[in-house]
Amino acid sequence: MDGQIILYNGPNSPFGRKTKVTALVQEVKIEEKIIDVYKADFLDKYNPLRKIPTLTVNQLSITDSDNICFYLDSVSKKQTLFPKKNYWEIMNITSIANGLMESVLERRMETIRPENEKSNNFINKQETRIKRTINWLENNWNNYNENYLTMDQIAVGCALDYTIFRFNENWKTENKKLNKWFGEFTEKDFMKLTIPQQS
Ligand SMILES: N[C@@H](CCC(=O)N[C@@H](CS)C(=O)NCC(=O)O)C(=O)O
Repeated sequence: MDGQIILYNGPNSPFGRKTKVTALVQEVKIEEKIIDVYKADFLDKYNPLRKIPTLTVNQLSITDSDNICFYLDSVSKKQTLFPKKNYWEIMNITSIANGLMESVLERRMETIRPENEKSNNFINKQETRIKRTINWLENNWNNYNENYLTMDQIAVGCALDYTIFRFNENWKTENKKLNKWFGEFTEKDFMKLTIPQQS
């Protein structure tokens, strides 16, 4: 579909980063608009969930980072990030990485609530899930293929970097394989160009 592709994004969203990385590597030209999602009433006409990332192409709105990545991949001439050969493994790991992003985000939102409103129980639950998920990735994921970039790699890279950004990097000590891969992956231009802004 021809038309200007606009990506409504936030400065630090790991979901938004996934979509930005996809646009970069798939060489799809987008216009990125960084917005404050908490003040973005205008977004409701495209996405009633009022969440970023949200993409628009002419009259079409595409919500949810996975759908946006699929869309960008589908209009690209580059080799797909979703190859048929290991499609379900890629989708499954991408969902797990999305869940990790969600847990880090939810933990962060809870920690900044006023003292009398926050739940330590909830925070602990998220921290346990974060640790368990990263350990699981260390033991169950080994798609470190340098020669074929796939969506799971992008999602895991963004999720781990977001964990460092909003929580900590303690996971590196006991997850050696993952840490080695992550060190090399974050040296890539598309990761360096999309580092979250500090706030
Ligand atoms: N499943 C969605 C999650 C998007 C999401 O949670 N975005 C957050 C920012 S990282 C958001 O817009 N939050 C606004 C709010 O909760 O009010 C996706 O993959 O795009």
